[in-house]
Amino acid sequence: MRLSQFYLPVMKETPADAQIASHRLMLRAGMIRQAGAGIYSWLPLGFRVLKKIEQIVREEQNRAGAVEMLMPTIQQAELWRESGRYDAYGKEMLRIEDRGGREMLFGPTNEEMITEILRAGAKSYKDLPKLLYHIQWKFRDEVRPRFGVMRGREFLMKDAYSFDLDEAAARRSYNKMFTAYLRTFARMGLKAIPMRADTGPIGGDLSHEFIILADTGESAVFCDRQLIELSVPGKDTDFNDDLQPIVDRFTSLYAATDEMHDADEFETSVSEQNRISARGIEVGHIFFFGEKYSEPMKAVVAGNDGKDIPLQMGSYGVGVSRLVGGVIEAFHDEQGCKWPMAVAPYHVGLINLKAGDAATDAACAKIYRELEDAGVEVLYDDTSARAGEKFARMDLIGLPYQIVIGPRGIKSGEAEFKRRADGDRSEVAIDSVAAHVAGLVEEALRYD
Ligand code: 5CA
Repeated sequence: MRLSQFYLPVMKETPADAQIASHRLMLRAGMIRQAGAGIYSWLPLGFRVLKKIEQIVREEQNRAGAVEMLMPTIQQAELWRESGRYDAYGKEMLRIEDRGGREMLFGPTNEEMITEILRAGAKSYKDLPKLLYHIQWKFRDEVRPRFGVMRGREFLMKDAYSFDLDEAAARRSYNKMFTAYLRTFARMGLKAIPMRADTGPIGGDLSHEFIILADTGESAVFCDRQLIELSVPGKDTDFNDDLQPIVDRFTSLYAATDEMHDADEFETSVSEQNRISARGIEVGHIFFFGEKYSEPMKAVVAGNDGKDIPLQMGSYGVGVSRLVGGVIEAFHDEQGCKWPMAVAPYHVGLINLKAGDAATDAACAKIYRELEDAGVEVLYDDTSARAGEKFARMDLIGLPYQIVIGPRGIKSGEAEFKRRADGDRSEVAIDSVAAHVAGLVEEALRYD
C-alpha cells in the first residue's frame, strides 16, 4: 500500500481527553475516530489490526472444534422475557421500538438467541455436543464508557456457546475454550492469566476471566508470579484429548479477581516473593452455567430412553476490539505503538527519503514490489513529507520493521533497516534488503 493512497490522519498533539496510552495512540495514529460516547469508527489502520486479532481468535476457535456462524445485532425482547433477563438486564440494554411498536434491543450478548436456535434444531441426544461461535458487534449502554475501545458501548466480541448432555461433558467443552484462550492470547504476544471470576449478569458458578497485567487495567487482581512463566499448550494439542491436566496446571496456582479474592488463602498458598497484587485488563471471560437458560426456555433433547434432557450450557467471550487497546498497552513507548508481527497493521514500513528523485523512486518501487511478491505487507511512504516527519509517523504507527532509502544510500548501495521493538539499526545492501526482511518477517510470523 502506498501511503499517498492510504488514509492515515495522524495527530501531532496529544488528545487532551484520552487518559491511557492505548487510547491516545489509537487517536494519534489515525486508527479510530470517535462517533459518540463509547462508539468508534475504525479507520483503515485500526481496521487492519482489528481484523488480524479477529482472525487469530477465529483460527484458535476452529482449532478447538468450535463452529462459526453469525447472529444478528438486533434481537426481540420476547426472547429475553423467556429467560427473565429482559427486566433484569436494566439500563445497560439499549432498547428499541420498531415501526410496529414491537420491542427490540441491540444485543449485549447472545445466550437467549443461541438457546432458541438449538431448541429449534437439536431434537435428540445424538445432536449433541455442539460448540458454536460468532464474532459480532455488541452494544452495552455502559455507565462509564472510557479509555477508548477498552470500555466502549459498541464493541466487537467473539462469543461461543456450548451445549452438552451432562455436567462432565460441559466441563470438557469449558476446558476446550480455556485451552484455546491460552493459545489465542499467546499468539498476540500477550500473557493472559486465567483467574477465578464473578459471573455477573451472565450467571453460573464456574467462571474464569483471562487477564493481562497492566497498570491502566480496570480490575484489581491477585495472582501467583509462577503463572506468568507457565508455557502455553502448543498447536499440536489434540482438543479431543482430556484437557483437564492443562486446566489444572493453570488453576492450581492462586489467581483471582477482586470480587473472588480471598486474602487469607492468598497469604497461605503463595510465598511472599511470588505474590502479585496488580491491575489487569479482562480480555476474555468464560462461564459454565448449566441450565440457567435451557430450563426457563425449555431447551431439551430426547434422551436414549425418550425422556427430556435439559441442555447443559456454557458461554465464552473474547473482547476482540478491546484487545486492540490491550496489545498497545503491552507494547508501546513514548514515540508510539510497537506491534508484535502477528497483529501489526503492516509488517514493514518503507520510507522514501526523496520522493520525486528518479533513482530513489526506482529503488523504492523495486523493493516494494519484491516485498509484496514475497507476501510481505508493506506500507510505502511515497509522500513528499520531510524526513523527520516520515520517521516520527512511522514510529508512531509502530510497524515492526522499517526500511529507509535515500539518495546517499543509493550511492553507497545500502538501505537502513530498523527494528521498531528495540530501535536497533543496521545497514543492508539495497539489492538484498527485500529478501532479507521477507525472511525475518516469515520467521517472526511462525508460531507454535
Ligand atoms: N456472554 C458472555 C460470554 S460470551 C459475555 O458476554 N461475557 S462478558 O460480559 O464477560 O464479555 C466478554 C468479553 O467482552 C469481556 O471479557 C471483555 O473482554 C469484552 N467486553 C465486555 N464489555 C466490554 C466493553 N464495554 N467494551 C469492550 N469490551 C468489552
